[in-house]
Order: sequence, then structure tokens, then C-alpha cells
Amino acid sequence: MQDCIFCRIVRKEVPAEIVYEDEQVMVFKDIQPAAPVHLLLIPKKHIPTFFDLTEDDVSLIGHVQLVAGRVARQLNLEEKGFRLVSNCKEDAGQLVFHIHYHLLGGRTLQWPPG
Ligand code: IU
Repeated sequence: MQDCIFCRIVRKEVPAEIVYEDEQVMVFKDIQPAAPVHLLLIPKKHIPTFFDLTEDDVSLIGHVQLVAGRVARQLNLEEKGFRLVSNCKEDAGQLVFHIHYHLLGGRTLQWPPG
């Protein structure tokens, strides 16, 4: 997608603090961190929302979650843990329509969210 901001980050047309990248996934720091650790994990493939996923994307989405655990371990979050959350469409607060997971950690998080 030409105009998608996260696709532009994937293509490195827009700067981001990338902490992990492989063929399928990119992980970078959120520009407005809500916790001491606040990363965004995205599939490089442009998929707007969970409603756009197909069977072909099952292993891709599984891979994103595998990477979440690995990156969190590298950031020493294994003992205390972290939250992995994804907002889907307007009522959930999705602002960027390219599927992404927020990985939040480094402090005690409240539940339920607002
Ligand atoms: P949301 O779940 O779609 O609301 O989350 C979008 C996130 O993307 C939000 O936390 C922004 O701070 C973040 N973000 C970013 O890290 N870099 C950007 O260039 C843009 C948004 I635009």
C-alpha cells in the first residue's frame, strides 16, 4: 500500500526505531509510548484489520506472536511479563489500518482497559 504509514516504515521511507526485523515481521518503538516498553509488531504484508485476514495469513500471525515472546525475553520482560494487544477498528481505537500489536511492559498495567 503506497500511502500506509506502516508500509512506509517497512520500506524505510519513514524513520522508526526498529528493534527486530525478519522477512515477515517488523518490530519498532511506538512514537508515543504508553509504558517503559511500548513496541509495535507488524506483519510486513499490508492487512488493514483482523476482518481482512485469510487462511493464508495464519502462519504469519502466529509468527508475529512468536516474535513477541522472543523480543520480550530479550528485553528482560520474562519475569514480570508484558501485554500484547491489538485494536480493531474505530470503537477499539485503531488509528493505523495496518494490523499491529502493541507490546507493553516495564510497569504494572491496569485491567480492564478503558
Ligand atoms: P492504534 O492501535 O492504531 O491506535 O495504534 C497506533 C499506534 O501507532 C499509536 O500508538 C501511535 O503512537 C503509533 N504510531 C507510531 O509509532 N508511529 C507512527 O508513525 C504513527 C503511529 I502515524
